[in-house]
Amino acid sequence: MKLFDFSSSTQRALMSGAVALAMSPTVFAHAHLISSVPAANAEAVAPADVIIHFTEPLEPAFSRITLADASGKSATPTASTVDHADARAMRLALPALTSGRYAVHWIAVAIDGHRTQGDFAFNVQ
Ligand SMILES: [Cu+2]
Repeated sequence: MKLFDFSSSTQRALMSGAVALAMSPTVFAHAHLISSVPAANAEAVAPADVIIHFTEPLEPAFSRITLADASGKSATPTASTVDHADARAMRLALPALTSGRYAVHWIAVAIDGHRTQGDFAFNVQ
C-alpha cells in the first residue's frame, strides 16, 4: 500500500505552502493595542491599575507595561502581568498616585516573537 507515498515534488509544494503560511502577516499578526484603561490623555481619578488590551496573545516573559511620573521616574513598585485567563490583556497595578501627568510605556511580544511597543500618557486628578 502506498497511501501516503507523496512524491518529492508534492512534498516540496507542501513545504513551500507551509513556509508561505508561516510568513503571512495575516496569520501571525503582531500584537497591536486595541484599548487601554485609563485611555490616552484621560483624566483619571484614583486609578487602581493600567489595563491594555491587544489584538494578539502576549508572551508574558517579554511583555510589560511601565509607568513614569512627570519627572521620568518609575511610578510603580511592581511589575506588570499578562492576564492568565486572557493573554491578550496586560495589567499594571498602581499604588496611590499623586495628581499629575503619567507616561505609560508598553512592550508587547506576540506569540510569533514579534515585538511592538508604544507610549501614551494620562492625567491623575
Ligand atoms: Cu508578528
